[in-house]
Amino acid sequence: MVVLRPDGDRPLAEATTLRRSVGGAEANVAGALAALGVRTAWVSRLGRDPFGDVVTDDLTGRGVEVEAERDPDRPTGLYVKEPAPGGSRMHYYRAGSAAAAMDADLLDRPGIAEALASAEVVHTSGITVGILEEGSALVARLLALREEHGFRLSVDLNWRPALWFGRDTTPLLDLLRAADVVLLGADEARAALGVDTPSDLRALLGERPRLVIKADSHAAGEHDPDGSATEVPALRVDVVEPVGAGDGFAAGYLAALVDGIGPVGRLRQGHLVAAGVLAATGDHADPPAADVRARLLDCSAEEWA
Ligand code: KDG
Repeated sequence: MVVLRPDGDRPLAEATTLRRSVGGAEANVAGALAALGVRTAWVSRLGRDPFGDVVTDDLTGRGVEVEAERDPDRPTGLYVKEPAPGGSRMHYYRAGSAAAAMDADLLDRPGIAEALASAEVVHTSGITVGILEEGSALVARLLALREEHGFRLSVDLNWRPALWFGRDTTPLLDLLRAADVVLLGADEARAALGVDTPSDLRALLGERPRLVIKADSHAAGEHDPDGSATEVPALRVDVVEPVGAGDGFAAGYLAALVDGIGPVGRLRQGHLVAAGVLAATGDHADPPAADVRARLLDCSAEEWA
């Protein structure tokens, strides 16, 4: 999506100048993965409009392979971020967008089919299922392709109440249950699913997914289906703006996963990338340099805390 934000933290109704950037949960994850040195493709639909070019150029410039179908009849998704006490208010302009029309055939397009066939991990989020139009078979096709190709499916809950108001959340629950890795915040799990403890989430989501639970910003824990669990405290950060921090966490965690790093390192790298986003106004930020990450991934638990 394209993101617009008033210059100088003014309320939207008073702002006459908006700054343009690129956001959207999966795009943020893709950009951070590429910055972490992981070969990454981003799959979506964009309008055949100037904002579609903006998203393509931004992600391509950050090292992401963009595999997006361009739609001449629907616009690129857009959201406007308004500064608000304790966070930001989001105003979405993506109903009827090109991305909302993603369907099963998207995943069989040249470029996208190859990317999925060679992927180790495919990451998506509750936002994507939330924006899909009635009758879309995108998720069913994705699950069938997982059976065929054997990639791991990672899903970030990314609870957005506005997307689900008055709607049946079964497709979201089904996707979480089908995932190999589920990332969620305890607060959003409470709001979306009515439970937030590892045992309650396991009972609700079943035996398949590894659960990565971010506990109200002070720690994150990885809970495996075999019952093993690892917890790593978060870094202390002076938060400038939280939007996108969960995506940073997901990217840090998944990059470590594909690099074969163990649970402590995976969670630490998640925290490290999230910390950079928390300390910035944008939806994404450059991850710490490789030597800094290597030092922090290897330090003792006392030094980390
Ligand atoms: O995840 C951070 C934002 O870029 C993302 O939240 C925007 O897709 C978005 C949404 O629905 O909030």
